Amino acid sequence: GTKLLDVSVNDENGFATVTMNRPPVNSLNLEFLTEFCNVLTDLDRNKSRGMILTSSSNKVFSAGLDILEMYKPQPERFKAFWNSLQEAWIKLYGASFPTVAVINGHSPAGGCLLAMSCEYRIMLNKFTIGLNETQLGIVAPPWFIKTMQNTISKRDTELALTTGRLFKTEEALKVGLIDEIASDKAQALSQAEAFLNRFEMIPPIARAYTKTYLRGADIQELQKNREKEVGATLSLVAQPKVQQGLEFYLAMLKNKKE
Ligand code: CO8
Repeated sequence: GTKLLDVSVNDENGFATVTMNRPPVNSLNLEFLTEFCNVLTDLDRNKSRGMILTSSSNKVFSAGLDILEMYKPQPERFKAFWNSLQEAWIKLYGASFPTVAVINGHSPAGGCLLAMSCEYRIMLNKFTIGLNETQLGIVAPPWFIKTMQNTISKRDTELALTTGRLFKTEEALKVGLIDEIASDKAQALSQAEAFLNRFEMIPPIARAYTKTYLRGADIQELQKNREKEVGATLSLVAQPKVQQGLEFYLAMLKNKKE
């Protein structure tokens, strides 16, 4: 494959470490999301004992959706892209095996969605995480919001989303957006294994059904509306005001360097 993600399985405990590797910022485009779906399908087929999701960068976990997929969208490409995002979320949020994110860098927007879709989050210091969509003039879809409400309270979700708040590591811990802080990646990975080890004596089927009872309704809500949402999102993204906002934001990202 093209290796936008690296998968390594520990033979002793059966845990898979999935390392996102699309430099420089692991932004989520069609090719990345398609490969991610394939990785999740394989783990499920192989009855994985657990997955750790992390990044090959030491600065960015994931910068979220690739803004270039939304800027001047080609309808067919955009539809395939949005469909792959829906599919990736359904597979990750609903994964039968236990999942944990080792957030070893910034994790805005779609990056935060990936982390929240896991069951547990361990984050390194000096980074930020959150759904900052409103800051870009775009709107986090209902299923992004449901995923945050599955993690923190409805009240804290409202406060965070209306302002597009990015939380610093300590702030994220305080509100429950992450579960543990780690001093470095090696430490974080061993904390992640400790989390996955909690399920050693738990029958996988009982675990999986319980997770479905907790998360299934959110997934069904999207499932029954998938095609409609793809079309609605394309219409929203194609609006001149949104396009101007994205253009401005892209320029801001570039200028930041000079
Ligand atoms: N998409 C595309 N390119 C990006 C993205 C992105 N999301 N983020 C960064 N890049 C590019 C930069 O433009 C830059 O490009 P170049 O090298 O050509 O100048 C390169 O990646 C490196 O970026 P930085 O120099 O900024 O790297 P830093 O390490 O200094 O910073 C950050 C990393 C903190 C991740 C920073 O890049 C950043 O804040 N990025 C933007 C993150 C963001 O706001 N993402 C939101 C995406 S929208 C989303 O995920 C949900 C959309 C909801 C649906 C809406 C439907 C209507």
